[in-house]
Amino acid sequence: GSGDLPPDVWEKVKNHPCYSEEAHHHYARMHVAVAPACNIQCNYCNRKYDCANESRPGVVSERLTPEQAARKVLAVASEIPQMTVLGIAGPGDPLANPDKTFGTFDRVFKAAPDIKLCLSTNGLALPDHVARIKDFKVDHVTITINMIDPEVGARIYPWVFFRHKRYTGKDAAKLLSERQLEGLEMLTQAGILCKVNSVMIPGINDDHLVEVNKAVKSRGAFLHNIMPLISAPEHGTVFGLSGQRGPTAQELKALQDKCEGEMNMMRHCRQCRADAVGLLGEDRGAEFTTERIESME
Ligand code: CLF
Ligand code: SF4
Repeated sequence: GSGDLPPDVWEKVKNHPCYSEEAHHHYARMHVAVAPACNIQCNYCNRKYDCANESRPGVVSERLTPEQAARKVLAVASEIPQMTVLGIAGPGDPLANPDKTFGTFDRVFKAAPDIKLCLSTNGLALPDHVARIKDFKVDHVTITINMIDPEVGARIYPWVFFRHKRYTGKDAAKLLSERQLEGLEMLTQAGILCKVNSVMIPGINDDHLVEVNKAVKSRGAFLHNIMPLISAPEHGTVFGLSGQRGPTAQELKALQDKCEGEMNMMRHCRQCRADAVGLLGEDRGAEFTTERIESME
């Protein structure tokens, strides 16, 4: 049901499978992997694979051009009527590839205006793109925020690249954090629903995420999705954090419970691929090969 949500918020939530636990049983999303570059380095990321902020580590998605992506979206929408949302979540950072991301949105927006557009970003470039995000009527943006304290951030991010300059250490983390929170405030003011993803890294940011939760709540975030670090050394996902483990299921739940009183916590995230297709937890991407999409036109 709509609970206590204001009607305009309920409109945006009721058929988005990630923003509503109920909706994820009935509505599907798809991702297109159009955004390969990234403007920061997370210690848990291996660039050979999809962005680990909104995706399953160790997975390589099929990269598409905006033209190919738009064609795929229309093909999928014609076969899967429950497909309400198109998300761009990688394989790098969507806003580090603005021409590809917005080029895809532009094509889909014109050809299929009913499909809701969704975006996930590390937030570094976010303040520069809020106007365009509004223009395309993107109602849902996810920002991955793992810290608000540069001391903590320096252990998670070896560098960020901003306006032709590389920043390292606490300077990098401070800049990233400022841009993330500024972007969140701008989106809230524009009436765009924000989900915050946080990767829980035991011993690094696990205790600190309660502070992050308060900070993002006070800036208007709608939903907080604390995801476990998936530590898989064979994928190189723990680059720079040697011997780092992920949290246990109990540790994750305890932290989610601690934050629950403060705001809505997402607990049905499936850490999708950057080219996932279908209901959360199912992947029908293999049904939509390039040859098949071309034959469908
Ligand atoms: Fe994709 Fe993310 Fe949009 Fe959903 S996924 S860009 S908000 S449409 Fe959803 Fe997948 Fe979890 Fe993401 S289950 S990884 S939260
Ligand atoms: Fe990797 Fe995503 Fe972090 Fe970029 S934002 S370094 S792609 S995990």
